[in-house]
Amino acid sequence: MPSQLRGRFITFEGGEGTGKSTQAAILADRLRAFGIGVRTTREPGGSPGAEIIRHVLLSGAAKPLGVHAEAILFAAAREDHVRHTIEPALKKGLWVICDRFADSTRVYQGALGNVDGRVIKRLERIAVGSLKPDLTIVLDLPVEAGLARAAQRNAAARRDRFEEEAIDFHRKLREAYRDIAEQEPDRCVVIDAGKDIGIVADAIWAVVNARLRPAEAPLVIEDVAP
Ligand code: T5A
Repeated sequence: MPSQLRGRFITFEGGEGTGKSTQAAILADRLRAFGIGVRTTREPGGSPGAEIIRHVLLSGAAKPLGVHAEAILFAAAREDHVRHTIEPALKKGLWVICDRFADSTRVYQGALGNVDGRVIKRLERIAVGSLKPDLTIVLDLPVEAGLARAAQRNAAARRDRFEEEAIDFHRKLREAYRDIAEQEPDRCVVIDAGKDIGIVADAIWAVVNARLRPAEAPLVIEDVAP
């Protein structure tokens, strides 16, 4: 397949409840309206194998194994996800929109979990090879506002292991994301996620248009296969 048909890879990152899933869905709809085939996906998970690992991680079952084991499990899930979902979709010319990706491991397991940066880098290399997002949207929100949103949504559900971390953890997490965005401005754009959903979506759309020019992308028929 000619390489110019390769789709674009967009990732959403940020703390809990910043609106990643909400905005990923809105962006997918807007791209589809342009005739662009879109594959939405998420991490941890996004492929059958990775979804099994997601359950192990988010249930807290892996916590007693320690931060290194958790980092390895996130990497294992990502490798399966890249191989079985992301790369095949990009090769078909689809645009892939992923709710969390490798930056989440850099932040949660690296900056906050204190796994050595060299270990994080090696795991990332194994999991993703040379794949790199064309654009990473970092949704930035004061911690209290983000947790309030997630709590509201999860009122009836059990909080997952990572949402139970202390508020200070989430504050550091926000800083770690801002640091990544500052270090990689060509790839990352920080968006103020504190505004209304529609306003945030418009800000994201402006960035996607400016950086990836969807209006110039070839039309690609989206298939129904996962
Ligand atoms: N993790 C993940 C790691 O530690 N390492 C890794 O490598 C990876 C990949 C994933 C957990 O795993 C950790 C990080 C996470 O702790 P998850 O269940 O996938 O867990 O949780 P999150 O990714 O954090 O997703 P959330 O669902 O909590 O947050 P989102 O997707 O950012 O938020 P969203 O869109 O679901 O919105 C939350 C609520 O806010 C409302 C929505 O309607 C919803 O109710 N909302 C707004 N309200 C007002 N104004 C707006 N602008 C709003 N936008 C959304």
